[in-house]
Order: sequence, then C-alpha cells, then structure tokens
Amino acid sequence: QRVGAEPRSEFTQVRHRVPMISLDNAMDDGELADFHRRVTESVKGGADVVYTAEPKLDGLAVSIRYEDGFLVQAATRGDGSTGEDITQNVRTIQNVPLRLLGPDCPVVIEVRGEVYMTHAGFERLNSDARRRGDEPFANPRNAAAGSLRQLDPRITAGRPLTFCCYGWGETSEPPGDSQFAMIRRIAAWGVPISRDLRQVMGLDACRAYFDDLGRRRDALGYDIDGVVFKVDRLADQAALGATAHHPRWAVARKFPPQEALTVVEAVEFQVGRTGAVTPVARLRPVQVGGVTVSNATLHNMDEVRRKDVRVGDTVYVRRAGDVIPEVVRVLAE
Ligand code: I6G
Repeated sequence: QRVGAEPRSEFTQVRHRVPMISLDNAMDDGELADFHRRVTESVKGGADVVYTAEPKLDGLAVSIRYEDGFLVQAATRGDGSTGEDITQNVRTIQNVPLRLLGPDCPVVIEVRGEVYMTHAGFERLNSDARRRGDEPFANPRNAAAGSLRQLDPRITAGRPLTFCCYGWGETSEPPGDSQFAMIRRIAAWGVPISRDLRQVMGLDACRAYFDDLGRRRDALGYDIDGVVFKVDRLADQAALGATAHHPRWAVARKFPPQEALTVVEAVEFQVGRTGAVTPVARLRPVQVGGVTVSNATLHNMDEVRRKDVRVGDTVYVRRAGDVIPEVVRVLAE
C-alpha cells in the first residue's frame, strides 16, 4: 500500500541536470557493423571490445531521483533538457522502490529507464475499458503513455505499469569501471533492471544476442523494438563522448516493425467447424516484420463495429510471431 496524492491541474517542468539524450539507430546489420567499426577505431582493445546488450523496451523514458535513498522526484524525458514532473504518478508504479535498499545507497542518484505495460496488463486494461463502454487503447505503449500523463495519480495507480532501469543521470556515487557493474549495483539497491542484460564481446556476439532475442521476441510478454548495445567500459564511453544528438558509445539495433499500413480490399466471413463466423479482411499485400500479409482477422462483429472497419479503409495491421495477423485500427485521418 502506498500513500496517494491529490489530483493536480497541470504538470510542472523539471530541468534535467544531466540531459536525457536519445539513441542512434542501426536499422540493419551493416549499420551495426559501422557502429562497431567506429568504436573499435577509437578505443583500446580493438575488436574485443565488450558491450552490454539488453532489450529496447517500447515504453516511455523516465528519470527517477533519489536523495538519501528516498524517491524525491520523477520526470518524463520531454525534449531531453526539460521534462514534466510526474513524481506522484511514478510513485504508484508497484515495482518502483520508494526507498533504496542497503547501507551503501548513494546520497544522490537519478535512475533512468523505461515505463511500459506488459501484454497481460494491457489486455486486462482494455477488456475492463470495453466492459465499461470506454474506448480501448490502440497498443501497450499508448496505454502506458496515457496512464503516466494522468493528472490524478489515483487513475495511474489502477494501471498496470512496470519500470525497468537501463542507466543513470546525476549521481554522487563514482559509478565504477563498467556500465554492467553500475547497473548491477543499482539493482542491488532494489531498482528493477532487465533480466536479459548481458555482457557480450565483439560484433559476432552482438549479432548472436540480437538473433536470439528476435527469436524470443514474441514470448517476452511485452513489446520491444530492438536491442541496445553500449560500450561497457565507462572510460571508453567518456572517450567516445556524444554528438549533439546521440552518445557515440551506444546504439539501438532495431527489429523490423510488427505493424504496417495497408488497404482493406474486401471482407469475407469464414464459418468454422463449430459454426462460429469470423470476419476476415482481405488486404492489399504488405510486408510486416519480414512476412507478406494479405489476410487479417477482424475477430467478430463486435470488433468490426468497435473498430468501424470498412472496405476501402486504410488500416494498421499487426503480426506477432505465429499469431494470425489482425487489423489493429483504421487510419481515420
Ligand atoms: O531510449 C533508451 C532505451 C534503452 C536509451 C537507453 C537504453 O538503454 C538500454 N540508453 C540510453 C543511454 C539512452 N536511451 C540515452
């Protein structure tokens, strides 16, 4: 149980003492190899450079500040220099510690990471919304964003949000020698981190991690859009520095998107063995996550009405693993 707070009329602005910059993307294997080449050209140890590897969660970046072990402030990324104060909302996230553990927790630390919603939490939230006759959320990311942006923290408290730390901002603590060791220390203070965080050496190990996570992507239970690789040695990170936009010591190797836009050319009604009727959208063929999709389920007539799908509409289709592709929503605009 956690003590709540009154609704607010607006969010106040928070200036990030250490900017929250975004990551550069590697859209294919060649771009990952380019990143690795740039790194090896400027750090000692050359090809044997060690990276941390972890899933890139598809959520919202937040920074959570602890002073003397107490959670004192939480903020959105915003434009990277200034975000919004969402302290009272973040305090309602069950796996965010309000106090850090242990005698050795630092005087000041800002932990940074992603707030997201699991598939199970998202399904529960949307089925509750449908039961009440409310508009469901389009995807877990929108649901997480809408939940964090509530002015009334009591609403956020009822939403199934989860936090995962991947880095830090201002800290009074010398972070030690490596990214991996610092994240493990943060975890020892009670802050959740990715169970898939690993150290990998060289480009081939990065590729193997990426391929393995790609195979497991649909079984993770939450959306990810890639893998983040970071040069592990903090001295090397400092030497590599940053451009105006991105750190030079990290990259997000992206997976192909699981959603694409196409046009509904017809709707047909399939009758199953039990007599159940399933409306199926016949689509203009489109590539989704490396596979050509030309049919997508519309589930049942309630869903057709709710989504208001009509022949000729432009729609988002989504496929995940072996699941039958589905029409997610109409692009009304
Ligand atoms: O947006 C991000 C997602 C994941 C990140 C990130 C990350 O690490 C796993 N790390 C950094 C350093 C930044 N953005 C800036």
